[in-house]
Amino acid sequence: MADFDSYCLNPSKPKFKPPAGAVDAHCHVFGPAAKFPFAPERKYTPYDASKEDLFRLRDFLGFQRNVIVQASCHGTDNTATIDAMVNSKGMARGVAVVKPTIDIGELKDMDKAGMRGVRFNFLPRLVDATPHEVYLGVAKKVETLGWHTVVYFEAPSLPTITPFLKALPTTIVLDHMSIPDVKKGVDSAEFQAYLRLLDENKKIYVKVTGPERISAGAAPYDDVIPFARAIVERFPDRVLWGTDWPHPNMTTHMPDDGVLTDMIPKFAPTAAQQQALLVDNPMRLYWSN
Ligand code: 0GY
Repeated sequence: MADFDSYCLNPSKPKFKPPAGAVDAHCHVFGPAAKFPFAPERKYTPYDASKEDLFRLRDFLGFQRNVIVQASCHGTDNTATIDAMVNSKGMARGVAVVKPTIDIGELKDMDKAGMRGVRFNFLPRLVDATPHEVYLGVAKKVETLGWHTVVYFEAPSLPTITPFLKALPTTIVLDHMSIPDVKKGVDSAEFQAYLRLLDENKKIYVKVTGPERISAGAAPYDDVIPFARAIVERFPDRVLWGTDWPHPNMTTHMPDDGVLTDMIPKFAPTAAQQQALLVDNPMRLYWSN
């Protein structure tokens, strides 16, 4: 069962006004289960979080577009994500999770519906392990469509995952800053190795998302700011931001999406950084074709 019965139903109105055309580049839809059942192999069962609720939140927070990431609770059945995209009036694009056996025809159909990437998840609490060679086979297929790959792993896995990232033929997007250990600090060998990876591999984008997952404390998650800030300042053209609504698997509290939106100017203080983070970078990855 889910830890909470729903996402935050009454988010605060953010003080920060996103620039025109801003993209929430990491969010999900869950079901509704009666219409889009969750996958039998799922590791958690969330509450429903519909496309209508997502689009309402988008408008309330001052965003124009969404990138909907297929959540593990829906397995490789992308129907709910596709339904949200095709009913978004062109304002949503997506990232799929697919079977290794998927063929190019199926990928092309998903591309028409708005998919622009596939996600490789390395979190044992979310999915069973998939060998690197299998994911590389999928990456080779999606490369032909110009898609990117989204990779979700946590900081301690960096040494084992680095060769895999090097081998990926596509542009790569890393979820949630790869969950740095805030207690170790930005000067730690671990986080410095992460920044070096980004320096060396110019194909990698990073989502400066998930402060509610990364923080060792409570909202407004100040301990996460130095990490996001370091990444945004050094790689302004390779960062994305998203709410992560509807926030599955939160164990301590349910975040307020208005509070999360108000963290943007703390992560990206200048107007130029905000424009790149919220508009130019996601538009390049998701709406350039
Ligand atoms: C997120 C993070 C989580 C879940 C999923 O696919 C998922 O189920 O991504 C998580 O629990 O860390 O991106 O929402």
